[in-house]
Amino acid sequence: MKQLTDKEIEKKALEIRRLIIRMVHAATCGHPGGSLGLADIFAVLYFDILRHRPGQPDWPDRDVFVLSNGHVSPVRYAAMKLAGYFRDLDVMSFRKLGSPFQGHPSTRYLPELENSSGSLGQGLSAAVGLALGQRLQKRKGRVFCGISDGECGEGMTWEAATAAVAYRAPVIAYMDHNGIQIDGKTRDVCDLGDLASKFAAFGWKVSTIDGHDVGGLRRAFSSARDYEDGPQMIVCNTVLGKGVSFMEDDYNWHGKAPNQEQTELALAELA
Ligand SMILES: Cc1ncc(C[n+]2csc(CCOP(=O)(O)OP(=O)(O)O)c2C)c(N)n1
Repeated sequence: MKQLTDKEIEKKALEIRRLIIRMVHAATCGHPGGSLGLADIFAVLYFDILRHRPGQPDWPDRDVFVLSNGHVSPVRYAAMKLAGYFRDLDVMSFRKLGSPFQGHPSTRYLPELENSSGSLGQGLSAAVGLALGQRLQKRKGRVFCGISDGECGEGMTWEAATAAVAYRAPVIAYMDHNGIQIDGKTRDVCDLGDLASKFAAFGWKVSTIDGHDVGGLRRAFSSARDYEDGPQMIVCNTVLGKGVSFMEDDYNWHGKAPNQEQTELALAELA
């Protein structure tokens, strides 16, 4: 894949955001907030960091990307579509009956995905296991995993955090740290405290970065590749709804579709 400049990747993030808005509007339901907040991270992953072949999704040497917070499926579908996956499929069928693009992603309909998700808290465990498997099989690919701050309320996340250190699993995880979950600020719903310090206390290598700084994201993920001796967590500070002024940092946009007027406004802002 051709090496893109930061500006070109930022342009991809904008395209991803526009597609998210169009998909969720067409479906009249879905999760635009977290998806928009993750667009820069997904643009960096799919257009720079991940070693993958959209035309050969089962390439044995590929990097594996496990997405744990499945409700942000719009950003995953949009990024993968723009990267060249799903050539014969219409992502605008998102959430329609019979569409492979279900609200919560399923490998049953889309074998290009590495995991099904929607039930929160499971992805990190899957990723830790897969990272250990990659090492055992001496595979070239690395295992990446996306989790969210809200799902750190799930106990299984911390079982995975413990096991990852005990077995020195070479997993590269990032956290969508936007301070928001389904119906409010995480600190109001169930205060999770300082998540970066918690992962560090479990023994993870932790860094905290701006989840919208494309250059910083590229540097953080590519230097994470150089370390294979244990689990890493890149805490990405993000803004829910990033790029659409009336959605930003408002938990009401966690899981609600914009109406026609809001869609036009959003697309105008993302021009
Ligand atoms: C096991 C489980 N419990 C509850 C839910 C319901 N749920 C869906 S999204 C969500 C909030 C998750 O927080 P986060 O991912 O941080 O939200 P966002 O930043 O996307 O707004 C919850 C509790 C779920 N999907 N799975």
